[in-house]
Amino acid sequence: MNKPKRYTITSALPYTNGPIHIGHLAGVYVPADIYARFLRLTGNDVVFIGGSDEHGVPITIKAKNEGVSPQDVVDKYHAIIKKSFEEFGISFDNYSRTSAKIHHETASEFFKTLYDKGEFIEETSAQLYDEEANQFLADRFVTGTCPKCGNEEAYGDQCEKCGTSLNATDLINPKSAITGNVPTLKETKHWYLPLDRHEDFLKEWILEGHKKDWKPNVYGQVKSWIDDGLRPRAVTRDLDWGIPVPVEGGEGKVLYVWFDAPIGYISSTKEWAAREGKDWEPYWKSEDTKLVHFIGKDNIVFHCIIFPVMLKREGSFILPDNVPANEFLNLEGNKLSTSKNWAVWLPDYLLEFPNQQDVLRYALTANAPETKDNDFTWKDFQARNNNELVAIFGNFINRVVVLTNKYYEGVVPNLNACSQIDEETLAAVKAYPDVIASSIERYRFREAQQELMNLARLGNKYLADEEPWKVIKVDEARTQTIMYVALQIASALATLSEPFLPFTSNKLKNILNVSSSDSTQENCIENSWNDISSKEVLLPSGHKIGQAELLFSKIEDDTIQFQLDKLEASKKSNEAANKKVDPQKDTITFEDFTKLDIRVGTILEAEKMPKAKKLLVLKVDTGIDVRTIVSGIAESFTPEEIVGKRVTVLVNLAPRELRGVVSQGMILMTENAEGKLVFVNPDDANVENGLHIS
Ligand code: B3M
Ligand code: ZN
Repeated sequence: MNKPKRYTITSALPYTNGPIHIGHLAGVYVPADIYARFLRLTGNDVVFIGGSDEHGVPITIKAKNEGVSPQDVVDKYHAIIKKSFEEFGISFDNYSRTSAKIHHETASEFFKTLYDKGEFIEETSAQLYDEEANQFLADRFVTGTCPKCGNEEAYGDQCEKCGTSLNATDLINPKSAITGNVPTLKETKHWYLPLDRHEDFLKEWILEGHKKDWKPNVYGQVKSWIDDGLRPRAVTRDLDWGIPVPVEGGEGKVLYVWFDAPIGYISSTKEWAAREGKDWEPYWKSEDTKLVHFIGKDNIVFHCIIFPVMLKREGSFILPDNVPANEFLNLEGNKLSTSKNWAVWLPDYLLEFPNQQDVLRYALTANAPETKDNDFTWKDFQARNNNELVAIFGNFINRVVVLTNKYYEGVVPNLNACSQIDEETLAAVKAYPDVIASSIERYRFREAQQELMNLARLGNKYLADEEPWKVIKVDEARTQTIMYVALQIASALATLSEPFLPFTSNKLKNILNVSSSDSTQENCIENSWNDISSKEVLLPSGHKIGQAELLFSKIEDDTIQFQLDKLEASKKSNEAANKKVDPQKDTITFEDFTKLDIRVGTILEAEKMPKAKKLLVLKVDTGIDVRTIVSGIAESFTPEEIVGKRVTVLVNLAPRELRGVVSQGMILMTENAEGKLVFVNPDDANVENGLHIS
């Protein structure tokens, strides 16, 4: 076990423009909480920091949409989010908000220090402006095509598809998110952080210094940005919601939200230290403190490039030791989306699964998007609960506690002569703290949790092999030993499960009558993480445990079906809301119309065009002749299913060569609600090929 250390652990400050969902929990808060709890349990000095990000465009947009003030929005969601974190056992030492006075002061002061040191470039340039809304457009106020990957919905500060950080003027075809208008350009002054001047520092610090210990997904993203060349980045905005720019000429402008938000980690630490009567500075300024940022992958550039440059240039701060960013969690195969209501919201989850926070924590960790995007499915959630938590962990504990009460009135029996299996089992238990710790220290939380379950499996197998319920009939002394060994495993599980399943761990400690965070009576037995390997005895003979209580209960199919139906309903209402009908085209004359020669025909043959994903080559009987038509329908139909199909054909379209095949006409198609092509079908009954459509 490593020497105890000081740790500052931060987790991304969520925007207070809505409740939080399973994607946030899986990507950031559960891993950060496992890490913080583990470090505290192993005797380290830990501050685990959280808070609400209450500035920035997402808040302003939400306020505009709801017709309320930004302050109303942040007050409402700050309360909801804070409560969710408490309910799910996210053990922040402090949860602050960036509207707090201490934060405004800290961020202003930080800006002034950099300003005084000459770390900014001041520049007047033309920026995107919405004439109708009377407002400059930056960040999420403007969308457009990403110059790097072509995503048409990139924001003015970042493309969420490829992760590139952008300036609003980089967007191709920009559009105002407020009015939908095409922006004009207007001159305005801003302060820029010249990231390009700090490339050498970043190269040395990250590309050389953290090649081995940072996750490949994080390292790779950072490297590609640095390799692409960094550019100055504006750190102020023309907005009225945020922290006022504290220097001359800054009137009417505020700090860019991504300038102030990470400083929120520092302000939250200050708030905590003041409350606890501690000094905040060692947590941010002492070289022997390990600073770790837990974030999602869309925040990598801000935490690995921009914020470290700010910290470095300020001069008195340490840099992050690691930024174990996660990839994204999807839900039932689709991207989580607030606007499409494609999410599992934490407040809803708790209403529908009361007191089952640990089940969600467990399922999210088991499926955490640590190295690639991952999918949360309700079926997997059910299976994790029923086949793992209930069948392995819960079953083992229940048997141990029930049998101890049945045979010994709840008193831990004696350890008599040990078999080789008993000795091996007890030795195996002692190895778990280090095995789990080593995974957690490398930010491999899925692996760590699997090891915890392996310990429960070991217990289950031990009981199943030793069969105390049979042995009791023939050998009292042997039964005592078996139950003694099983109780030691149960006790190890109570301690080692704490970072992952804090509610279960507490419940189990109460059942076993050992110290827990909510013990009512002073208890003499207390097992720390390290005790599991070092103590000879975890639960001594003669100690009395309590009654059995179910730790987990089976989740039935209809409960899962209810969740799936809810998602299906979201999908339907989205489709209805998003159904767009193209506007009518310019009118044409009757003569124009009569120029179109549209006939009924039959597809006689169909085959795939070699090396073309979308094209089928058809032979169509048009009533006039049998001709070749190349049609772009291969992604909606196989050749087999359309042979014999009656279709509508525009026959006098000028022939066109497609990949060396001359196409003589066009089959009329439309799209169904799922985006699949369908034929505009003549009623098969009585029309003959060659008939005009008029
Ligand atoms: N609020 C973005 C987000 O919620 C942002 C994180 C700030 S961390 C300092 O994804
Ligand atoms: Zn992009």
